[in-house]
Amino acid sequence: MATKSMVSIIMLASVLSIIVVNAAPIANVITVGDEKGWALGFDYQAWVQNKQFHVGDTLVFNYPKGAHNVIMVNGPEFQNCVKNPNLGILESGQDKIVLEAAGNMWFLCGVGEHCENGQKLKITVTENALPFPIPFPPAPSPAPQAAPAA
Ligand SMILES: [Cu+2]
Repeated sequence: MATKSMVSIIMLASVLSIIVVNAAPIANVITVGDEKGWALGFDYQAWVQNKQFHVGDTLVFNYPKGAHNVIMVNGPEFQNCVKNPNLGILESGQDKIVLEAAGNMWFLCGVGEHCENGQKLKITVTENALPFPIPFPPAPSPAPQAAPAA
């Protein structure tokens, strides 16, 4: 009996570890605007609709250096296109940002009237949660009761 339940615990544990390994967070690299990159005349609000952003993912802003930049701002600054570089400004033309925390992030272009013309992006970053709760340590199945002696 003891051996049998040990075997099932070991089997359960191996199945769980396979599930955990397969569900390990995958860090994605997401290119803003896809092949259009970070540009004027692109609808970032529509682009973002079917995208998911998780902690650990990397955002890439591609654009000809000097033509645009990427300013990280807060919500109100985003709404009003306030080009406040206090939270960070990137201008390499191939800017990479690792998403480090869950929550909203706002980006805009600080060149000319680009933000006013729609070159702005708001994303919502979510935790990289497992698809379902893993019991840890695995709860052992109750040992079968010995049948009472007749
Ligand atoms: Cu721009």
